[in-house]
Amino acid sequence: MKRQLAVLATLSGLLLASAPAVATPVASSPSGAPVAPAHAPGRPPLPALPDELNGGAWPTSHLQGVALDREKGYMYWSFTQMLVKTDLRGKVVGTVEGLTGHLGDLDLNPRDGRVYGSLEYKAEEAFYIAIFDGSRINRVGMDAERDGVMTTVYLPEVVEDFTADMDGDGHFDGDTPDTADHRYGCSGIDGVAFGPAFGKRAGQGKDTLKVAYGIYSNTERTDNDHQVILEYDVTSWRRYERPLSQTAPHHSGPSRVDGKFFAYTGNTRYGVQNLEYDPYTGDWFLAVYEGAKPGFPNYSFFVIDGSARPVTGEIVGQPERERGKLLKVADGFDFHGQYGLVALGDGTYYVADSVRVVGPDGVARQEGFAEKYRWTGRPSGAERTTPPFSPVVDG
Ligand SMILES: [Ca+2]
Ligand SMILES: [Ca+2]
Ligand SMILES: [Ca+2]
Repeated sequence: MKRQLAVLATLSGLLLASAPAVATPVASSPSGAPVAPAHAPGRPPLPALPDELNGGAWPTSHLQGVALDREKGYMYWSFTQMLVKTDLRGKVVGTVEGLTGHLGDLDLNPRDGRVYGSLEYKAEEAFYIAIFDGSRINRVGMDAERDGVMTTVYLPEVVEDFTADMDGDGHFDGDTPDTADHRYGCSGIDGVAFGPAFGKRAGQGKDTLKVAYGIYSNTERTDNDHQVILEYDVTSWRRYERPLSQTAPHHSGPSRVDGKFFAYTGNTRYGVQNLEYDPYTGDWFLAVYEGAKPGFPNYSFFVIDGSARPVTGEIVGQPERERGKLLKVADGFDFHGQYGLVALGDGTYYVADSVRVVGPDGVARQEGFAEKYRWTGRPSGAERTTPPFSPVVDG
């Protein structure tokens, strides 16, 4: 219901897209970090970002995430079985197809200009980060396995938690939420984002890749109330990268994580759908499908305090007492962003949605689009559940 309302609001925003947008000048960010400049001295100005951007309609599952290459002027759209590259007017530049698993959330790695996404093969018990070389994506219908545009890095840590026989009956129950198996309720991975180490600001040290678990919805167990976020330094990942053969999934990847973190949000349906670091507030955004467990607020959007250092403490609810690095959940409210979320660095954001459309050919497709929002400040008191974002083009 909430999602339908959000889609309606988005659609009315589209109808009004010709209305002039009023740009609010931003002097400083709440985090105190410098606001991302529109263009740096001596460099060509970055292309202007439209208030609304369309990713096209495709015969796939719904949109899972978006990644913006602002310097080169491209948007990348994950449509579960397909990656789509458009320019900033929504013109399709190319597609990468033939994925038989689940391509989830995306992010651009500013250090190498490539697009990183979560890629799951649950039946094969194989979880990867897929790395797309966007500069090579130049036509519609490129093949993920054969056309040299995608490499993959295997994540053994995820496999271990996903396949954990938690009730010790000697049997792993597989891809189902109705089981005691899967450590922390891990259903795989979805949200991905680059950003500073937790507790650090943008520019303080090296950015790392954060990978969030999917978490099955299950209200019967107590060990699935955390979001789990893995951290990887990807600067030496070239040695692991392999093209993917989906019929013979490889196991080349880092045996260790560089960090593993827990955020106590309460159980959600499939964990963090979209993860994003916001340089403007200095916080991390988690867009989720709201949970159903009694005793939790079951918000659809959580904010992690990016300036708070992780604290070692008990990961509550585990079958055996366990300690881990806990993140500070600073806020929660109802918002969208589960289909795509990009922080633009100046207190504006692209929030994406996906709708089912049926064309004149009778074929059902998923249409993806992103709409610009502005940070309005974190609400307090009784208004706490009001999302701190408002559409730039008023719907
Ligand atoms: Ca079992
Ligand atoms: Ca997703
Ligand atoms: Ca992301």
